[in-house]
Amino acid sequence: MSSPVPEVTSSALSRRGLLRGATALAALGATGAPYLTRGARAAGGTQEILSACHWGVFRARVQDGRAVGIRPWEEDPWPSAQLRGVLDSIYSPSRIKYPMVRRAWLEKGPGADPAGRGTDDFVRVSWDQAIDLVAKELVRVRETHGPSAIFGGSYGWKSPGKLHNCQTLLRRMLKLNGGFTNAAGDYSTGAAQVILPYVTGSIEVYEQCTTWPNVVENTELMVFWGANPMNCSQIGWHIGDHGAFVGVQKLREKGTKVICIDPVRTETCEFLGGEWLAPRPQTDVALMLGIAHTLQAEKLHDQAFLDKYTTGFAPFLAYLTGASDGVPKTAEWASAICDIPAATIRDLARRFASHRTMLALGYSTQRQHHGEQAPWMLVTLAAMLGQIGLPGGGYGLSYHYASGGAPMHTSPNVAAVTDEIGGGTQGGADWLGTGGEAVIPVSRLVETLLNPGKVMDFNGAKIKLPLIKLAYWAGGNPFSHQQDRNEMVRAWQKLDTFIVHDVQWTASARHADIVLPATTSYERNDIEQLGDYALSHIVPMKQVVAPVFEARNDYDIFAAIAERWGKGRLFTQGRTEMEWIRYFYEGAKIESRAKGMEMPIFDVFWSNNQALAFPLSEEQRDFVRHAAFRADPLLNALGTASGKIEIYSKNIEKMGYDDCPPHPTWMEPVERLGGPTTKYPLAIAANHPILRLHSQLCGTVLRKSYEVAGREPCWMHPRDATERGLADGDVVRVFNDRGQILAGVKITEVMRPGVIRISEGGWYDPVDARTPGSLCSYGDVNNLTTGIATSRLSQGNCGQTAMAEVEKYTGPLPRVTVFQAPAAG
Ligand SMILES: Nc1nc2c(c(=O)[nH]1)N[C@H]1C(S)=C(S)[C@@H](COP(=O)(O)OP(=O)(O)OC[C@H]3O[C@@H](n4cnc5c(=O)[nH]c(N)nc54)[C@H](O)[C@@H]3O)O[C@H]1N2
Ligand SMILES: Nc1nc2c(c(=O)[nH]1)N[C@H]1C(S)=C(S)[C@@H](COP(=O)(O)OP(=O)(O)OC[C@H]3O[C@@H](n4cnc5c(=O)[nH]c(N)nc54)[C@H](O)[C@@H]3O)O[C@H]1N2
Ligand SMILES: [Mo]
Repeated sequence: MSSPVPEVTSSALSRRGLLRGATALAALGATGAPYLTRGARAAGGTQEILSACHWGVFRARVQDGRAVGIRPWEEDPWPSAQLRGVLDSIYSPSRIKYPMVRRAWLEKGPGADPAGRGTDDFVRVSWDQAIDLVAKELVRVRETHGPSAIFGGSYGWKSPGKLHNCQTLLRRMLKLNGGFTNAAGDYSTGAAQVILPYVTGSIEVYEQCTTWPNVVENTELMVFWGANPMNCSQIGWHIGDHGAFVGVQKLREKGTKVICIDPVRTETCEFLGGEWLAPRPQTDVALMLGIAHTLQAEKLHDQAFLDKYTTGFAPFLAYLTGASDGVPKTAEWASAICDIPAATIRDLARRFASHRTMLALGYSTQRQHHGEQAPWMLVTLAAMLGQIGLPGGGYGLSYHYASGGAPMHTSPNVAAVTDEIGGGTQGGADWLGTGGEAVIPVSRLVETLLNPGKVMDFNGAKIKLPLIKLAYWAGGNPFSHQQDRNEMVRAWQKLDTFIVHDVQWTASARHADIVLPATTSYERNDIEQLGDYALSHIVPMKQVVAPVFEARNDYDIFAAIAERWGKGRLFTQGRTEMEWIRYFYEGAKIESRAKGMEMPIFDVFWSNNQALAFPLSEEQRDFVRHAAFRADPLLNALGTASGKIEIYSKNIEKMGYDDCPPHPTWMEPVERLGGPTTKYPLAIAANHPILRLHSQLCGTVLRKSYEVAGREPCWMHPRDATERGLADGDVVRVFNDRGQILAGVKITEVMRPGVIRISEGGWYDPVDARTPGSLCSYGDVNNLTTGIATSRLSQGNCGQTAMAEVEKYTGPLPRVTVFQAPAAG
């Protein structure tokens, strides 16, 4: 039978409706779609290969087996300036070339001289010896201490691709050895993803928002609340599609009124000419309460919405008015905490209520002590405004991240490799994966190493922290992402063995006992979907160059380890790289046919050197979050206990946590700007970096365009600089009781006075690795952040909780050594 099946086209035709962004162009330093060249320009005999990465789809130019240029895909609406670093990362001097073992570990065995980690004393070994050491050590630890003594949580931003997912592959291998301790949650939204299911029945943070076209059409007041899409949407967990930039650009063309609530006048605020309000960091809950109080006092809240769609407003109201605790949360009360004038707070309430208002919240406000409260209070505020489920109104928690709000296309799921032994594929999210012998909240490994056997609260359960003797990382950089570096360095000494696969000599690799060189995704073949939300194309992630030096695919490394145990075939299922890719594609082709679309046969797809495009329906273009719930709250009840939005949660009440009460509550964080017991004067905005993905690409040419005096920049307001006698370009010591780093001063009016911005992801470079507390010469901000958890509910990280002092550094300047490989490497 032959019903007319529309052919899915290889996207030769440009769908691009807007001009490539001016800022991206400026950053690329050229017009059109330039090649970002490295070394000599190509003459004849060059090849152009389509591939992709977190930063987008690109075409790489290869000459004599070497990548010499990279240009963004012609259909990318807003290429990321970070692409330039991608090319450089293949050949950068910080590339790991050979398998390496720490000398003390090699000579004296597991656990030898743990304080010597990070001192760069490595010995090069053969691949055969390296695989042997790893395979035997995994068996030794399992036999001596049980499988839960092996930590395989291995959190991090790896590379995209349905096959070469090194974290899934690690766990697949570890299962063949009898199991491991896994990690739950992530560093991005540790608090929000645990609290919000109690509030709206979904994690919200990785759910589709009301789409950008709908917002552009209907929103009258757009509020970016600690949300910076112009920076954060450069990347995708899959492949960055940059659809948020299209949305922001259209919002600018429309002239929609924008308010940005942020200690930094962000790139988004500047681009949109937004009104900038800069509360003290970590006081947003107080600000929201002040707005809520005004709404209620002036009868601007939507009681009908609250009655029909929410539960628990009454006990919250008693708190808001002070009936329950004697403290009315007035605009004046809020102003004293957040430092926004009371008149402005009242005005915000009136403007929110009198316009179609979209509250776009980023993640920073929940990456703080008591971080559960901000997203809960934001939803409560949106409920009081009564616009949830209306076009252009309500709230969205992903407008800044991976182009949430970019309309979703009608495309099939492309399956991925799983960590199920014997299993081949899995769809859906892979960041909440569990399935080990034991599971600990992802940010609690340091606490676990220091307190084995301790019982920890977590989301209503009690967890007994396991004894961990071996940690295995592939695709993450814990010596970048974990808070309180010096506490971590001490905790790491409890380990017998730390194994790391990476492409770069990161601080984690430098602190490992066994270091294995992995290929970048540009040295292997894979397949992936474009956009975390858009899902607009299936992209062949083609190999650009042969593996450099002795780098091997994580897949082949794990297969070789499994083979030492006689389980190689269980790991590979007898499939080669291209057989897996073909298998994933063919599953998608079948699903696609069921949706009435015909995909080309695999060989045509692969040889086309094009991304395969899927259609967009009008319905998906105009998606409104929670519209179905609003239309029929019984039929489309939320996944909460009551089926409604819970402003008061009986489930949380039952847990009885004093640091997470049953309704949104203002609680003082351990330290904050203007806090009652705070010791240091400056709040650190440890934000996501503009020209890196966390620590990725810090070791590339991109660093030259932002480093100050060879260090990570420290942005500060002229007032704070003057008070300390500092000038642009000075090297400063930034310090508190937890640690100290060097940084380079950049004086700028975009900072709120009292707040400095030092992005996360600067490479940790201790002057004396043997001594915890040593000065970091490049500027890893996590020397200064607190390692405490958000609360007993979610045990999330507090990467945005840090107070510090800054002083001019007058001592002899230590060299930055972290961007060169260790001597033997
Ligand atoms: N203070 C503070 N701290 C933070 C944050 C903050 O805002 N403030 N943000 C937090 C957040 S949200 C996150 S997500 C984390 C990010 O923390 P991470 O995800 O750990 O950071 P990345 O630098 O992306 O580390 C990924 C590593 O994987 C490596 N890699 C890439 N591809 C491959 C591969 O194919 N194979 C192997 N073996 N390795 C590969 C890269 O080279 C890199 O070293 O940081 C967290 N830490
Ligand atoms: N370029 C780039 N993009 C990225 C990443 C990257 O490393 N680089 N990482 C990706 C990942 S894994 C994630 S999880 C997301 C992270 O997304 P977010 O966590 O939302 O990003 P941040 O930059 O940490 O914070 C966003 C904004 O919040 C502001 N802010 C900080 N503290 C406060 C506060 O107390 N109150 C208010 N109102 N605002 C505050 C910051 O100044 C910043 O402008 O970004 C993703 N996108
Ligand atoms: Mo993240």
